[in-house]
Amino acid sequence: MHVEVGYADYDDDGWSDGEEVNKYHTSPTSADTDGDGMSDPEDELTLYNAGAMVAIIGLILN
Ligand SMILES: [Ca+2]
Ligand SMILES: [Ca+2]
Repeated sequence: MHVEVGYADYDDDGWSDGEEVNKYHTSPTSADTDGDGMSDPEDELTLYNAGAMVAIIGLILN
């Protein structure tokens, strides 16, 4: 599959095709790459928040 690196957003999930391929490693043709019902940007936010929470808990425990 050929993907134009630019600002086109084929799947209309809010991330450009280029960002999805090169930055987030998600599918530029699917707004929900892993099929869990949350769009890729929402998934990324969830992962980010989970990571932040783990870091905070680590600080508390230490
Ligand atoms: Ca997209
Ligand atoms: Ca998803």
